[in-house]
Amino acid sequence: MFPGGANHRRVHADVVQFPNRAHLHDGGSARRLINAVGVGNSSTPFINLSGSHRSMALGAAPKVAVVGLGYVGLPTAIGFHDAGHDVWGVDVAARTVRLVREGKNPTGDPDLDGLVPAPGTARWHVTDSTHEAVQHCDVVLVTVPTPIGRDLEPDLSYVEAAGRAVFAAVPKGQHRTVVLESTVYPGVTAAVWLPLLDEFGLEHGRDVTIAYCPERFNPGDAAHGVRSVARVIGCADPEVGEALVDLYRRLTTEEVRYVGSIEVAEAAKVIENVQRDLNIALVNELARILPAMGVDVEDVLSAAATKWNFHRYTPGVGVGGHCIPVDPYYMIEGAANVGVPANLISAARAVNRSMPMHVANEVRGLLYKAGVPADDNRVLLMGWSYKAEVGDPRETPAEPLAEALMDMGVHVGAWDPYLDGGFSEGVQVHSTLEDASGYDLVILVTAHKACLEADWLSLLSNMRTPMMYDGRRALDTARLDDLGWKVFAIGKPVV
Ligand code: SAJ
Repeated sequence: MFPGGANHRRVHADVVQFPNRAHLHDGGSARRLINAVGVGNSSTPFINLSGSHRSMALGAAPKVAVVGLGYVGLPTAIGFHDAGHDVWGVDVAARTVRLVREGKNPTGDPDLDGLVPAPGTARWHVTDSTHEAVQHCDVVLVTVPTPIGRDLEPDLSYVEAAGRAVFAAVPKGQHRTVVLESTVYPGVTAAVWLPLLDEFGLEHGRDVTIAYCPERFNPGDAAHGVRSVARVIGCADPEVGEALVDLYRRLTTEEVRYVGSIEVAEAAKVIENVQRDLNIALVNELARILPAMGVDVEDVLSAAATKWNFHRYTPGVGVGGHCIPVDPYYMIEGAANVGVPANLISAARAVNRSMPMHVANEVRGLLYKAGVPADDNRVLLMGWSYKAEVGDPRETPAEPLAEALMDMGVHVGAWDPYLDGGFSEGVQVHSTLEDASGYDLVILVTAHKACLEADWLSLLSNMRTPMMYDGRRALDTARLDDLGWKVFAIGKPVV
């Protein structure tokens, strides 16, 4: 049994905590993998090609199991079903299995609404039994969470629990290809899963071949969904690697490339997100430096963006979601395991993690200057989701922002058109914007379309003090000014 589905409850962590992480950085695992499949020794590959490889190699549509029907797993399962495969979707969460069986979308991703196959659809099976799914499938894709704990340390319990459930179900001698899609640091897939093969008496290459193909789809961005992103495949067995390329080419219209070892593919994915976190950290730091120099960061970024190789990012109240603020900690741990400090990656994380508190302090200062009684500040957060056009509160910067303000004695309200839950305790949640009144300052936290196109005159008429803080540099400040709002913004000098 292993977790999945929208709310990512920590189901197994307490049970499967790793005694020590020694095996995570001995590198032995990768060597063991190579030996197991005799890669480079052309005499053995075909011998290993049992049922699923033969069918994959010969073009029959392999039966695909997807373990974890959350933001990544469900669209992946639907994608392979649409591509003509027999698909088994597995999840531990009873609510998720029930809703998906009813043809409903259990995730907060509106892009999936109406896409879940109806009950009774051919080639579509939904179960809470990994055992059942593994019996019926050739390829098993694992899309479980790789979060961090309160100590900011990687939590690999879901990867371990999913592997355990899958390998326990593999019939000996009937080969299964098992692919991890979750983001980890280099070496994790082999280090966590290979010992489990030993535990279940399975032989790598004969009973199971493990591989890695990181998910890359961008939530809330229909142009980069699971069927329209390039993919990379890592596998110690090039034959299996190429067969997986064929498989994923059925899923996506974009390039699918075999990149060699699992570790190369693991590293590629985690650095994609590390790079984004770093780039965002730079503009967030500039959003603190430049206003102190009397310059608006957005004016500067627009000017710099006239240069062909300047990569533009947007400063904001913080970096949220289950990827960008999480994955760098995987790289930081991976680097620590091999004794190399990740100073730049750590520094960028610290900058982005500090943004909610920076905004809380700025807002308090603005309210004080506006003469709002310090013991009676009322602030409305517009948007709570971690980014626009998704209903997903995971790691949202709204939470530390709200908590910092409440610690300062501020009354905090919030409204998010995509969310009816997931708000911090103590926050007054408004189901409609019309319902929000008597506030002194509104902070734009998430640039949902519904926020940007709000009825600003009506909201203004309900405000006690007409102050606005654009925490995403997405508002038409000139128009709001004309309407009578006093507009401030992150990275903009206060005049
Ligand atoms: N953000 C900024 N400034 C920016 C861009 C983003 O503050 O200029 C903030 C967003 O508001 C949000 C957070 O960063 O709070 C992350 O949003 P995002 O859109 O950058 O990324 P995710 O987490 O939705 O998806 C990322 C993507 N990774 C990259 O673009 C490298 C996606 O392609 C991955 O598939 C996904 O992580 C994942 O699953 O790893």
